[in-house]
Amino acid sequence: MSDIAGPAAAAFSSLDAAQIQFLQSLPKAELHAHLNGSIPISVLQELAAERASSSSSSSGSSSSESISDELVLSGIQKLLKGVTLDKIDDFFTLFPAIYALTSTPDALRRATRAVLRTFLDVSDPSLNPNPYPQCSYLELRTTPRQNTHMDREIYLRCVLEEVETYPPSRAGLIVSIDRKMGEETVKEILHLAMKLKKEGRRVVGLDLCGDPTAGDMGVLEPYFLEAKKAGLGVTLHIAETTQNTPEETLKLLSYNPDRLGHATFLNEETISIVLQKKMCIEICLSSNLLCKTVPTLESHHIHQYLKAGHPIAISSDDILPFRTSLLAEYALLLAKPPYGLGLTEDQVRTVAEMSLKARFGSSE
Ligand code: 6MZ
Repeated sequence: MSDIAGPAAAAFSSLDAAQIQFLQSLPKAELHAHLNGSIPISVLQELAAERASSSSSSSGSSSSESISDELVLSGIQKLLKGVTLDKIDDFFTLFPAIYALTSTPDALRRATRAVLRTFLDVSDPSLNPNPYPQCSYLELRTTPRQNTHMDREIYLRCVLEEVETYPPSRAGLIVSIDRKMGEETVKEILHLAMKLKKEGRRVVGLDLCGDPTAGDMGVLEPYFLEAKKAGLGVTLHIAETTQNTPEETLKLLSYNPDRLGHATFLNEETISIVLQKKMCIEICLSSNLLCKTVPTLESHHIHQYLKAGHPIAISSDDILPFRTSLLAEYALLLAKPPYGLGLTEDQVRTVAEMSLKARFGSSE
């Protein structure tokens, strides 16, 4: 667990061996993990080194996502040192460097493979004698991009090829739509997701993500309704910042999503809709603390859902910049205050069961 830092690492370090064993052996689902935010730093370093050597031996690629080698290297250095965010907006500036490194089908496949391994495989037994993966089931999400090396369909097929090396009981793919995208792109992505699902590919849901202050949420309704009709699960990043208005939150709730990402700033009216419709909340504790949308664990909105026995799914969001792991996020539940919420093992087990129940994918 040496690559974790911050609040999750502190919670993890406060646990004894029996508590760690309990958390490791607990069946649990990771339902909110963004592919490009979850790539091991060692893989990005490899990709950066290859990119540097190929751009010095040739004139370099002309990808629409290409940025200078200096910017890529400084992005990697930032991630290596550990990023400190003053506000959530700073978070989104980390991605151009990562995207420059995952802009070819080969690099994307390698990155996806590494992310799947991180969550689903048992790490090298000589390094970790405990035979448990981070999670029993992973619903990985990603936003299909197009550039000079691939179109969005190729992007999704590359990711799916890797996801499908695991059985359906272990992994599924959620296709993300970025709030900044225009309607034409949203339509294209929705139709790709539906087409791939129809072909029997492992697409289980549709997500809305990206900079929470961007975009017009008034125009997306028909697309998410169509996704639901096609049998895709729908999850929406919602009310992630104070800038997200109650009107916008109500609009997004009218799409009738199955699950919600973050849902940090709900008012009485929207909370009551969420409770009544039993929409599962994907809770990302470290992400919220580090993006400073929630000041402390004690004030985190998870408490209201725990009190109500409302479905939640503890998730990691972006383990690369947040330097966490799913296990460490569960440590935040079990650790005694001030390191964690101090839940009992039975309460933590109930929470883990909720994550498995909220899967879009099948449990065959
Ligand atoms: C909103 C987020 C996010 O899709 O390229 N993303 N969107 N809120 C968050 N919480 C902090 N964390 C990640 O993965 C990276 C993309 O996921 C979205 C952003 O759009 C980011 O560019 P993919 O695989």
